[in-house]
Amino acid sequence: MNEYGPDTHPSDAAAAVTRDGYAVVRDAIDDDTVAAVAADLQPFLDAAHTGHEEFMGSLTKRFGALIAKSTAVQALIMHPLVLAVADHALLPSCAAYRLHYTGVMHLEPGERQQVLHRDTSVYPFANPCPPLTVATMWAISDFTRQNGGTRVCPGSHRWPNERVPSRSELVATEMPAGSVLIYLGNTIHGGGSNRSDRSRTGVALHYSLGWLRQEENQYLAVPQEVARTLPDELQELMGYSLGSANFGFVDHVAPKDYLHGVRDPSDSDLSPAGMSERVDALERFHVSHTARGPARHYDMDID
Ligand SMILES: O=C(O)CCC(=O)C(=O)O
Ligand SMILES: [Fe+2]
Repeated sequence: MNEYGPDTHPSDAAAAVTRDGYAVVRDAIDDDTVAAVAADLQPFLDAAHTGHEEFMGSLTKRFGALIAKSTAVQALIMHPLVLAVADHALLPSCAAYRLHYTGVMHLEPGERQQVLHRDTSVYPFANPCPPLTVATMWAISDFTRQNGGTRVCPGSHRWPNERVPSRSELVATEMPAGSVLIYLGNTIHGGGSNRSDRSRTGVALHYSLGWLRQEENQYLAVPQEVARTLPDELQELMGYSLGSANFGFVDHVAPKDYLHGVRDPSDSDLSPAGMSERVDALERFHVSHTARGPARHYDMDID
């Protein structure tokens, strides 16, 4: 396991994620923050049910829209170390990245392993390609090999779609509550099987390139009157900012201005200073061919 302490320099964690497709930062938040997140989410966990389709897990409780359900989770979404890794992975390819998904992934005892996959397979890009999303899995309970700690295939973010992992190429995420697994959506991974007698609770927070459609619709997930009160940085991550010149406007008004009641386009700037230069400076994707990939999911256990 690529493992770092809470005081690790962000560039070390970022370099590990670029090199191996993942890194674990132990004890990235303190016990009080873990307890506050757990307390905010408990009523929703109690009300959630298992029994989804195969990918989602038959003994897994899942729910999203966490910004509307928890104030404490904001510290995780805007964790400086995570954002530094996301800056490093995503900003070469977009002027601003977005919050892509917020959700709880809670594995009950007896849950079987999830199929291995790349989160980026929702987009029609062949791998390898530049990082499209950065995922975090925050341990709200301890993660062990026994209780379904996320399985990761190191280096697979660089593999072509055709390459299928073998069991010996997988590692299980083991980390105490308060730690975070950071991985690229391009990296093959999947939940483990929970062979313990206790549940495993993770909070998944993903970030995506600003010009891709977000998996979770933050504008509907969080009521406008709540969105209006959130910190500026969080609003921008949700999508209340221009991801490029003229990106995401509403009736020719910039989304954050619109959120705060501006309706006259002459009171809003859709081409902020420096935006065109930032877009011009981006690394460009080469899309030189199209290809049909093999199966997106690999059903296999860890050694
Ligand atoms: O629960 C986990 O450990 C991983 C879940 C996951 O990768 C997913 O649902 O996309
Ligand atoms: Fe995933």
